[in-house]
Amino acid sequence: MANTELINKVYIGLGANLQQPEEQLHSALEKINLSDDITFCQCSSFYQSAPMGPQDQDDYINAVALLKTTLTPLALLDFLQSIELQQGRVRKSERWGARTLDLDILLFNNEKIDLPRLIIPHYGIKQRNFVLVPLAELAPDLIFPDGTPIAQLISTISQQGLKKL
Ligand code: PH2
Ligand code: MG
Ligand code: MG
Repeated sequence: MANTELINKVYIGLGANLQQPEEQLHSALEKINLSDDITFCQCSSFYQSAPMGPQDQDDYINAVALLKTTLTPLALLDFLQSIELQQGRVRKSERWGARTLDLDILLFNNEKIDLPRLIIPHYGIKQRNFVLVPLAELAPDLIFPDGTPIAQLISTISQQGLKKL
């Protein structure tokens, strides 16, 4: 059965600042593309971005990708976390510390999800230029589940520390 109504439209954020971060993002996108349950649609430009959080870490490479998937939000989270682990992610107690790969589900259809393991929209989505700018590149007309147009946020957010590569 061609079950097109099961196709979920998802935006994910990618970030890395250790061990050749651009390569980390490319490898992650390749793994995502190989999944039978996910169709990779589009990726934004890569951006170099100044670290949010502790300043004694390297700049990040950030991007946003659009996927379509038959997976549920938690199954997608499991899959993305397995890629983080494969690529050497070590979970540390330090908040916002350096990492080889971070894959965050930003938006899942137009849904609001509030589970212990997963909050969607991602909590930082509206404040972080390294998320908003690449997201707006893919979806300039996007409206968040709370009704806020992305264009409104883009017009006011500082783009300091963010460089399109
Ligand atoms: N991710 C963090 C902490 N700080 N800074 C930038 N520029 N980009 C990130 O993706 C990022 C960060 C933890 O998720
Ligand atoms: Mg993150
Ligand atoms: Mg994360």
